[in-house]
Amino acid sequence: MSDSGEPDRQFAAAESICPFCGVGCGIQYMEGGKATGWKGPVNTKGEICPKGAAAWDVIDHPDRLTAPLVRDGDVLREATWDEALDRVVESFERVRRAHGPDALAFFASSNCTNEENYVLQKLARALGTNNVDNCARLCHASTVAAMGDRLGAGAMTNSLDDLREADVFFLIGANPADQHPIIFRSYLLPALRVGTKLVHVDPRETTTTQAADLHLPVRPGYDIPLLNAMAAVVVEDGLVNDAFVAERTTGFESYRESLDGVDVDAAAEQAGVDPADLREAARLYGEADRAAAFTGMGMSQHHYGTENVHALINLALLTGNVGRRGTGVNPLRGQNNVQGAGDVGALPNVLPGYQSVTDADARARVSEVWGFEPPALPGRTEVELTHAAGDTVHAAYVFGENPAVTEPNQERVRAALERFDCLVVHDGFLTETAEYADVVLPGSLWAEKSGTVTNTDRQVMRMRPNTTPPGDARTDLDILCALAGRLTDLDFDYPDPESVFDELARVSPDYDGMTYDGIGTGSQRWPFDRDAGEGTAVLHREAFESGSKTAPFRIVDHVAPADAVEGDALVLTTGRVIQQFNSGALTRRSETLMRMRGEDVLQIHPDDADARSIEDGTRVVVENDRGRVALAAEVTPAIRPGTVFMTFHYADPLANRLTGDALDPVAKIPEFKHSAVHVRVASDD
Ligand SMILES: Nc1nc2c(c(=O)[nH]1)N[C@H]1C(S)=C(S)[C@@H](COP(=O)(O)OP(=O)(O)OC[C@H]3O[C@@H](n4cnc5c(=O)[nH]c(N)nc54)[C@H](O)[C@@H]3O)O[C@H]1N2
Ligand SMILES: Nc1nc2c(c(=O)[nH]1)N[C@H]1C(S)=C(S)[C@@H](COP(=O)(O)OP(=O)(O)OC[C@H]3O[C@@H](n4cnc5c(=O)[nH]c(N)nc54)[C@H](O)[C@@H]3O)O[C@H]1N2
Ligand code: SF4
Ligand SMILES: [Mo]
Repeated sequence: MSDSGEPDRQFAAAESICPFCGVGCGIQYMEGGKATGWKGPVNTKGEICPKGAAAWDVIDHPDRLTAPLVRDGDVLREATWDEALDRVVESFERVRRAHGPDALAFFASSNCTNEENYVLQKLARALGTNNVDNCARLCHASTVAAMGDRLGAGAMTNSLDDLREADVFFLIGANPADQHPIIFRSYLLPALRVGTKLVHVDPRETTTTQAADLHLPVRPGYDIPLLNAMAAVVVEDGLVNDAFVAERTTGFESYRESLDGVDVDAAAEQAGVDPADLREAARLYGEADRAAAFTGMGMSQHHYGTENVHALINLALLTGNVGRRGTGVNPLRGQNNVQGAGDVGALPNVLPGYQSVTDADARARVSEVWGFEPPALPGRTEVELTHAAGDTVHAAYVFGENPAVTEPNQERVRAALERFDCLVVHDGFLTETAEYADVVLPGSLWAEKSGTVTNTDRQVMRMRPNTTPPGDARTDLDILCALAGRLTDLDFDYPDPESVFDELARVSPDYDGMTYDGIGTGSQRWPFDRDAGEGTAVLHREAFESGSKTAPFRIVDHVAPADAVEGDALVLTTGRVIQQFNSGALTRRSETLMRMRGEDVLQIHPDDADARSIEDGTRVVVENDRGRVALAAEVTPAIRPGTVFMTFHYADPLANRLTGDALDPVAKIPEFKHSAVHVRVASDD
């Protein structure tokens, strides 16, 4: 028996997928209460990183939610499932009657399966709203918008396997050595060892930089001048791929003219990099037979993140680096199912398979399977929905997300969370967001569920249960189906995840033809060809996914970051470390990981530290008009002068007290990577 008096759970190894990053390594239970790798489609030797190895630590953690909670005044008290679900149904129906369906908001989860996200978005639409989104919004929304617009698919153009054939890796705004460790170790490093060159663009020297041939320490927010200047060098040096430009692109002349106006030395200075290094980067990329670009949060998380990615796409088109093995534009996706959450339609503007909600034919096709027509007006995005709390949005369902840590400008977010008439949090733990909830539903974590997830290179893989949920917790799919059954007249009585997947495959053209049996312990990749029985590894070969043979060039101009940096202000950019994951809900509870790095630090350059009498280890205050945090300084030349860095993994120090909520006009992604702050030694009080 366990401490709670519940019978002990049975644990048995079964091939599942790591709950953390978008690499999608195969992991499973190991005797003695650990997680271990199995030979999965991506980690083909069974290799995993420290987070994967610690993934079991949360499964039988004493903090797990084991019963539903409902709010009575100031306290959350235990309740039965019936009472908790009735409370949700009563509140959601009341809000819908009083204010209409668009007063409801559904936050889907990139940490959860395709089946779970599919059911949640279908529920939202059945209730009459497209207000469903997932934290891809905070992540690669801008990348997806730019690539979807120009190329017709918002996903990696290539597969990890073929990318090993590149002559040059151009990595911009990403740190895969720490954030996608198995891609870095098992795909990138082996290629580097046999001669592939690595160019790394990042304001900091990171673990990834240590493997680079060339590092451009760009000023945060100045990637557009850098990329435009690289394109200008490619043109000046005659490195344009004329045949590709002629056959596969439009708008070259006006784009080239726009580059005539670029002064390479001045642009390099503006971007904060050595002009000679910038020229060398352009030549390496332009001269390579195959150059593969990888892009991450340093590019996407700006209030003009979409424009950043447009500038990168220009460079790839100019040099013909799309549609062949070892090339392309490759976003390294965030969570284990952030790609899938978007694929299955947990987004406010698209149905499963990225079919626009405004497309009447798409709505009609979907309604043939669903038995109802989804609403035609796009819904609102995550940060917009949070901001609308108490104004036009009155009830919210938060599934596997922790916005009270991860959304920008926390003072505003936390005030908003107070204003919902009804906030439901469905999670494995009582998170910082759950503290604001009216109802908390205890869900399942990775080892307790079955279903599919779609990784960064579009491989759909299966998770299998290694145990059952603790106490009265239920599987996530059970909870969502039970709720949907009570909130609608529709049949949400799916016998198992497989039957949900079969319906998804019928509704989503990209997944059409995939099956659980077909996936097995391997994977099926989208876009899937039903007749050939296999997916497409390299996109855009003969024609772009948009259906057109050509993709347009686009003139991109630098946009100033939202925060002006004046006086002795420094630029704060935020990000990640290898031992922690996002809001830290899972990793902060792992003793092994916390031993590797127990607290957050502020990276600051020695010159900036000296000017403020800060020494290594000094406790400092970081503040701006939005908020203030205190933490220890790490004085290091690894960060460029004028810039400081901290992670957003902790509730204290809470980095997102400092970040602003200016949103990209197209993708509505916030500016997590550029905030003006003041840094000083903390006084004793
Ligand atoms: N260990 C670990 N792995 C993770 C996660 C985690 O939390 N921990 N999270 C997962 C998720 S959800 C995601 S989205 C991915 C993210 O993976 P990455 O994209 O690698 O994530 P970040 O560390 O946020 O940002 C990458 C780099 O951008 C740099 N940068 C900051 N500002 C700029 C800029 O203006 N321009 C450029 N060029 N670079 C800049 C930062 O210094 C940082 O090194 O990681 C996934 N994997
Ligand atoms: N300052 C700053 N802020 C950022 C970023 C940044 O770089 N800088 N990055 C942004 C990015 S890229 C992202 S993706 C977001 C992430 O933002 P979130 O999605 O809010 O963060 P996570 O920690 O991934 O949220 C995970 C929640 O899901 C729960 N969970 C995990 N697995 C399961 C499951 O199987 N079932 C259920 N029911 N719950 C589960 C966890 O307990 C946790 O509470 O943060 C964003 N915020
Ligand atoms: S690389 Fe990513 S998917 Fe693989 S074990 Fe590490 S965190 Fe998990
Ligand atoms: Mo992310």
